[in-house]
Amino acid sequence: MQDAITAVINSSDVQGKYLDTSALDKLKSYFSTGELRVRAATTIAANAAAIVKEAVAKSLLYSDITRPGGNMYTTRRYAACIRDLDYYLRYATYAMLAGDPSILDERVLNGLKETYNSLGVPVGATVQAIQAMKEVTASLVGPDAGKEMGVYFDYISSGLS
Ligand SMILES: CCC1=C(C)/C(=C/C2=NC(=C\c3[nH]c(/C=C4\NC(=O)[C@H](C)[C@H]4CC)c(C)c3CCC(=O)O)/C(CCC(=O)O)=C2C)NC1=O
Repeated sequence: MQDAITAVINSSDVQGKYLDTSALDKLKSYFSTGELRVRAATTIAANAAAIVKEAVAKSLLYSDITRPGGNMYTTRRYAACIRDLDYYLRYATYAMLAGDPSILDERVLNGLKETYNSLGVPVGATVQAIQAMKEVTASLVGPDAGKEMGVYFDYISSGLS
């Protein structure tokens, strides 16, 4: 896993150079948003179950997916879906804190599309639910932190698509 600091240092080290202006600007912007990121992570952690529930209500409930024949039908599959959304929210929060998406590649997206395809889990509906979490989260943490979280919700969405 990488974060905004190691990403910038590694790329300078590869070139055998001190940090140039653009690398330093990246660090400055990361440090200046530190407080914002920590506050957002605290709010998300305290409201995680509610965020998932509201996102499911907005995107999946009362659709064919929750009816007989749908992939969320049966308590076991419904619970698996909620659990997956919980993973996406938690890992998006880690990535937002780190300011870097690499943890998503390593721990979430690796092999996920193949797993979903082999189990018939609909990717389009999953992406809709992730986008609903993005909206619900932004309304809770405010526009600046919401935009930052949005980067990682979108990263998961495009990694799945
Ligand atoms: C931390 C990293 C991580 C991820 C991301 C993860 C995902 C994940 N989701 C799974 C299943 C599943 N995922 C879903 C999800 C959904 N079905 C829908 O219709 C909805 C659209 C959607 C929810 C948004 C469902 C229903 C299953 C069970 C499918 C089945 O067994 O038939 C499975 C198969 C094994 C299992 O059932 O536990 C994995 C590995 N596991 C991990 O360890």
